[in-house]
Amino acid sequence: MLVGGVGGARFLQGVRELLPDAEISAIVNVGDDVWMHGLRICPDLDTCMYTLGGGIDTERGWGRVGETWHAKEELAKYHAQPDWFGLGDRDIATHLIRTEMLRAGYPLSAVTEALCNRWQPGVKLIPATDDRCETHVVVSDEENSGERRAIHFQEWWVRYRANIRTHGFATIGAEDAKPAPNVTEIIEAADAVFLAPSNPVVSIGAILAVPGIRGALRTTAAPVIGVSGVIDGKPLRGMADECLSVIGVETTAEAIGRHYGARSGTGILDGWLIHSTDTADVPGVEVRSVPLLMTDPPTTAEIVREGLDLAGVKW
Ligand code: FO1
Repeated sequence: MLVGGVGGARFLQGVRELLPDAEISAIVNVGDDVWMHGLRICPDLDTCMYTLGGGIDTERGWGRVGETWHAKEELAKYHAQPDWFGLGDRDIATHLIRTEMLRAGYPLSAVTEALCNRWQPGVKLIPATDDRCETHVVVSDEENSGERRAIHFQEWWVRYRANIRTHGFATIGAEDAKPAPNVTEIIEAADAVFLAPSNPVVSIGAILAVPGIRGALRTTAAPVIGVSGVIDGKPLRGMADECLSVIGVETTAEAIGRHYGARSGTGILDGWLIHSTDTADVPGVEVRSVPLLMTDPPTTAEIVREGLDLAGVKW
């Protein structure tokens, strides 16, 4: 499973629901990861861990349920920057443990395993890479006399909400990054690989930017099934449309399927699940339209079932 944040976490709940005894590995996007106030924050890993471990605030889709913001308020009183990023008091404990372990020399994959000992997500959460591989965004605005500059994805996403002239994405560190331990082996040995309905550009795309992962997807014997995160031309959550337009891809199930491409060509898909009201012709890829609203785990489990069926995987 290649997953990003909210969409990926919800999809994982459906996989776990359908296959409670299966060995499920989630290769999670780390492009959103960021240093804030001296703490290393891993939004997609934490969203998956909290969602599957029962600690997520389902309203926000990130951070902890029952959260308080005292530390954030105190930081603001010191005029500490950035003041636009919400660090919750409970959430900070996760970042403190992670930062302490990273500073002690543990790789992010080991840190994630340690944090998951508490949360017991029921699937193995693995960062796409243990190396730094952050998504930064090239923007320009009047405040800086229209000069182009790169800002961290989190500033683009949280501070600007993408409302700034955007020229492109860059994955900082990708050329030196390696897949985390076992990531390519897991892809090679899988019975089936799903691309979760996460943001095709900054989540799935950021995972594919890690050298070696796209190659493993193209050579694995396992069928690779993508799930569209766009319904009737709109993303369910988040700003996939903003991201897709930056790279010149239309926000449609067909355009995204073609963007991923067929394994028989230069792409990574064998199958492509799209919503029942959408149509898509993706050369070389078997397309099936099913209801894709992940309203609850049992409903999501049905999507997973359709995907396994499309992949011809008996289970
Ligand atoms: N998203 C926001 O819109 N505002 C925030 O203040 C915010 C804080 C935050 C803190 C920790 C964390 O793990 C995630 C957080 N997010 C916040 C969500 C995050 O920006 C996005 O979930 C992903 O990076 C995009 O999928």
